[in-house]
Amino acid sequence: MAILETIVIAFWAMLPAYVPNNAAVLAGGGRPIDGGRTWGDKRMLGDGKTWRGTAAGIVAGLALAGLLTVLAPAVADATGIDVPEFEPLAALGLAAGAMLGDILASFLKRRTGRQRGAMFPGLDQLDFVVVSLPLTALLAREWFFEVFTVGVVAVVVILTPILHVTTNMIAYKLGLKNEPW
Ligand code: CTP
Ligand code: K
Ligand code: MG
Repeated sequence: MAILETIVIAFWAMLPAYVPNNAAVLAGGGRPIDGGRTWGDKRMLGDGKTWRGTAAGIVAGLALAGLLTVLAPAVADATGIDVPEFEPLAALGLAAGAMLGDILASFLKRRTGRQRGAMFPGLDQLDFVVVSLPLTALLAREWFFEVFTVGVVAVVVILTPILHVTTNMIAYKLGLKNEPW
């Protein structure tokens, strides 16, 4: 598979996992998931992980997967690149896995004494990949191994941090996010 084709497929396949974080930033607020509870002397997750943000993130990821599935045949026709359609369980694994990874990352941040909004290089950029890919493999095994070849996974691991840094910087400059990470 040509490299450009691999990049396009990796980006397309990951979009339902990329978009939830951004949707959560836009929709976030309201009751925190941990309800203000602490673990030891620190918050379990913190005020940055809310029910509304999480729900909006998952819904946005699922909606985008649906849209991409409708568009896939036409895009494949026009470009000759075999972009994938999303099975419902694959969409759920990608979208919910992304939000879950982000939540687990906050849990780890609080355990390591980082305040809400503090950066955790590496974890910030890849938390959602680390959970969404295994969860998708679990929920939609055949689909996952058909789409996420070794080459696609390699592109995802390289491309994701670059996209993450770029989109967060833009969200920060636009005043949508408090920190540029
Ligand atoms: N957000 C949310 N619910 C989520 C994830 C994000 O409401 N599950 C919203 C919150 O308003 C959050 C913002 O999106 O402040 C930015 O997300 P993120 O950078 O992940 O959270 P932080 O505020 O940096 O908190 P943490 O240190 O726990 O990552
Ligand atoms: K985060
Ligand atoms: Mg943050």
